[in-house]
Amino acid sequence: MERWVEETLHLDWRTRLKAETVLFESQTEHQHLIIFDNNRFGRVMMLDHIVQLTTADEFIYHEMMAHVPLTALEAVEPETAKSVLIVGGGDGGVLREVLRHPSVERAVLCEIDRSVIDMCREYFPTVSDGAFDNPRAEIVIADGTEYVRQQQAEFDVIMVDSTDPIGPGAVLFTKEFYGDCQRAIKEGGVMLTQNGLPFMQPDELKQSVDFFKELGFAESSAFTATTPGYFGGPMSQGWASKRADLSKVDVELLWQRFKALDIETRYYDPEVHRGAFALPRYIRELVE
Ligand code: AG3
Repeated sequence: MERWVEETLHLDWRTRLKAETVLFESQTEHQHLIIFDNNRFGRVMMLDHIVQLTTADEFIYHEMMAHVPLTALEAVEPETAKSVLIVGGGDGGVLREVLRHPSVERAVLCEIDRSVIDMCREYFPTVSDGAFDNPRAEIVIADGTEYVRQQQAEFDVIMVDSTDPIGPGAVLFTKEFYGDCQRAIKEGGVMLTQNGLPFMQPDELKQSVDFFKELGFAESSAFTATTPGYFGGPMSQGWASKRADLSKVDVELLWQRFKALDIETRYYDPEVHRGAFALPRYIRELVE
């Protein structure tokens, strides 16, 4: 019998993926988790019936979340990107990309659901690719809101690699949490947030960026990248920076920095970096 797995995120539109093989399915302490193989997307993980990760396209989201802020910071001031906090991100994909920056001395990953890390280590070894065992990585199993609340000017970058604002992820979209992140970021640092699909979930991006502005970040904006497994158009990442114009770093400077890193990417490069902040008008209206 064929099994089709449905994404139930949106009210008026559902997408189904054919599962060749279901490898794991359970209700964890925090959420429903399923891992299966699909011929187009490779191995897929869904949490609470929403695609989180596919091996075919994970590079897009993970490269952008890590390299945009780190390359920008290092380009404006070498050796400024030293400490990073990833909230969520239990698959280890963002962590993997973050650790490719030698300037990063400490990368903390704070994930609420231990079973996400365990299952991803087992079923998605190429996604973390050894990142969890890297001596610069520190894994904390905790509620991200509580962890962040206890930090004071500790991190150069905070990356919120969350689920959608439903279930356990909802608290990661509140003004209170963003304010705590603001205190946890050092002067000149930056926060990024998984901010959904502007076409399908416009209110989500608008509300987050409104909160960034109310909190008085020097730059409150977003960039996008089209990640085919997040069905419904480009995916946005919110951008709240304590440094003015951090999204506008000169492309030549970005190239210098990026070439020095000497890493291979499949989506990110400095042109794509700058271009990602060029928002189509329907998205720009949400953030302006
Ligand atoms: N992080 C973002 C998944 C959001 C999916 N939401 C959606 N399609 N609206 C997943 C974890 C990747 N490391």
